[in-house]
Amino acid sequence: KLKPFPKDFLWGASTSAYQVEGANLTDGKGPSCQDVKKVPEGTSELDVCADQYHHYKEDIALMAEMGFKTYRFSISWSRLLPKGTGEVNPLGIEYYNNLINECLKYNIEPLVTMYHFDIPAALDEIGGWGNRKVIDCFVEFAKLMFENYGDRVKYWLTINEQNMLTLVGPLIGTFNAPKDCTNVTKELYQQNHHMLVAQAKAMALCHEMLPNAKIGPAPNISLVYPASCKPEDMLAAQNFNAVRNWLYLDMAVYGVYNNLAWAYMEEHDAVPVFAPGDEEILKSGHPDFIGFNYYNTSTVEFPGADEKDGTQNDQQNGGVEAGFFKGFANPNLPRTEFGWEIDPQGFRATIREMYSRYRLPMIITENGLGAYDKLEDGKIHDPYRIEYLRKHIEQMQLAITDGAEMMGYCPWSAIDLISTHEGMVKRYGFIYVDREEFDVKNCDRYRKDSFFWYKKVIESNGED
Ligand code: BGP
Repeated sequence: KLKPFPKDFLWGASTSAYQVEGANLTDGKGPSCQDVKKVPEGTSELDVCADQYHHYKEDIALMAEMGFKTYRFSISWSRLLPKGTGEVNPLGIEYYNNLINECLKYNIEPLVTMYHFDIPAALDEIGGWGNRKVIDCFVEFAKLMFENYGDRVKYWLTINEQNMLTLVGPLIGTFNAPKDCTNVTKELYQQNHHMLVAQAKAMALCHEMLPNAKIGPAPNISLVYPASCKPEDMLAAQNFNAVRNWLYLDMAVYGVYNNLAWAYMEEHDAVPVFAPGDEEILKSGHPDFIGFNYYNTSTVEFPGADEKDGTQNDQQNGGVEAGFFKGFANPNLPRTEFGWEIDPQGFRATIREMYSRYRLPMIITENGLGAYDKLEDGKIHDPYRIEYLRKHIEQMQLAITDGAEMMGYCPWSAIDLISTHEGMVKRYGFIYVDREEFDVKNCDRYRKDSFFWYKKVIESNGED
């Protein structure tokens, strides 16, 4: 018999600052790494995005109309600290004060991501996360947020998709290798180590400064399947599960490196350098819950003996890593218009696995379908999105019935925004933003069919 969603389940949706706000150099904001990078050919700049900076009141009112219990957004580091450290931008502080107050006006619980792919450009210039000093800058940024917003924000997320920053950072535009770098993998895992230390410190600081708040990580987690029932494919799946998923969560929850991931780093001469004290710091930051993004599962096989490492440029399937795993397109799964596999049952399997490994409550911080939506006579018919989300919600309820503790569900995205590398044409929102790739018009908002559907889902607490 199906168990119902908990009474206080946090239905909502997500966005991130650099993808939704626009106003990227307005009112004292400093540039982030995203603002100084070259955008992929054919995609828009990030100066307007969905222009939420100027439309936040309208946006929050629309979210309230859908009945949101929570809104997951990120705070732009360089809007608060234009250079990443030191001088504070009062207008930046004020913007998020207004945004948070606007949410609370409608009883929408703010769920704040502290870092979502947008390190300040000034910190990138000194080596980004590869430079240990950035750990202290992040803690300074965390303290500033806790001091200014901690009286009203109860739920915090540390770093969005830290695993993707390590696996496909160059694709997301967050990885800036030093000129003399000879081992990119080593540099990436050193950056990753610094982020892990920064995260542990931020979690400990949150518990110290805000005893009633709750904080957790927000990686992108999806179970990895073996391509066949050959035993070596199972080993490949375990290898990729370790490198893709467990490395991040074993560290966040238990404060230790996953042994398989460690073996992988050793093999690639990519074991991170620990500074004195790191081991204790890593053990000191305990999450209160786990937030995670889920789009689809991955499938791998064991690579042939003569196969060489190949670039990891497919967000889903992980490329080739000699002796460890090789990405495999799952023939059993349909794909979105943008080629992403769709696997609602894999969502249930992932939640099951997560709960039995970590025994912590979970909130889904992203899940969704990117598509070319069309505005016709003021309407947007997006049955494909409704179908995708409905199936995932059904599987989430089955996972609750299996015994997993779920706190909430925040699909990507509350409103159309700019994709990480595929521009504005790839839309995810419940709310349509009237602009094109290179013609930003005035960004009028329209309710998609999925908007009305999600409203009913929330009203009925997931029964509709
Ligand atoms: C996640 C990111 C988001 C987001 C989403 C969709 O990886 O956390 O920032 O954009 O995926 O991805 P994309 O924009 O590449 O379609």
